[in-house]
Amino acid sequence: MVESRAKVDFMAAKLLSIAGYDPSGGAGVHLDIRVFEHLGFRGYGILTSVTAQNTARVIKAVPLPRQLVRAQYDALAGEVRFAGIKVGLAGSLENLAEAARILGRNSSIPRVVDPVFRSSSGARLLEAAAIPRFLKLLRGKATLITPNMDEASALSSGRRVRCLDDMKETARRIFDLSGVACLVKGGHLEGEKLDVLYAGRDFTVFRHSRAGKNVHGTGCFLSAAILGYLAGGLDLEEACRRGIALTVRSIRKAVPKGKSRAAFTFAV
Ligand code: PXL
Repeated sequence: MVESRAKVDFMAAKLLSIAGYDPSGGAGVHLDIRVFEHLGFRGYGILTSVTAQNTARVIKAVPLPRQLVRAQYDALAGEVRFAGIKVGLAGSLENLAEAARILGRNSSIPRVVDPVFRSSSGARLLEAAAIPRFLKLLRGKATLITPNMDEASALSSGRRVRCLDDMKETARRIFDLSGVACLVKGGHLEGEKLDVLYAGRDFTVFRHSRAGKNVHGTGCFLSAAILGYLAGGLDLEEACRRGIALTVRSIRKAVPKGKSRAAFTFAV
């Protein structure tokens, strides 16, 4: 199975991240590939956007042309069979549409979408016009979508998501609008840390203690880990449970990288 530290070899199943580039390595494609390889997969990455940033802030984010995103995919799809795909930062409406097209062509494998609208420092990372189109473009094309509370609010009613009941309501609304299971991450809740999963039946609430550290790229890490567990054959609930547990453990081990926030480390 996909327990950590498995050796990555030519037999390893292959996972693809379609996301942005963070030169500090703390988020985006760079981090996703490290998570995939930590779980014993071989990691591949298609860039949608290039950012200039350090651990303190994002200075610039420039989406790549849609044709370049498509060319990267076509080049890989000709010779690699993926066991799962993750979409993170899309950057532009055009690139979101391209990512949705790619997901639609891979309906038999697990697919996780982590909506990235803004950096933690508040910089806009996705073109505003893409947000109202987001769920329609992805309709039925993913296994799971993993918004934080702000993203969940922007994707659904626009009303602020503040408590567990709000998280449940917005997860259900996102599922109804997209046909995709939704894990709303309660990272910004006061007190206890909760994440809520809704896949069309009951709500599953994952409760855990706060890791108590400000680490760059936690959303990327979590969604990449959940994809790894899904590709390893776990069901959605168990993949989320294991993904959350690995993320919390890894946050505790994260170390300062630049002047500002900590970054994940994959050292033993
Ligand atoms: O953590 C969200 C995120 C995702 N992907 C890239 C980023 C960021 C935040 O800065 O730069 C490339």
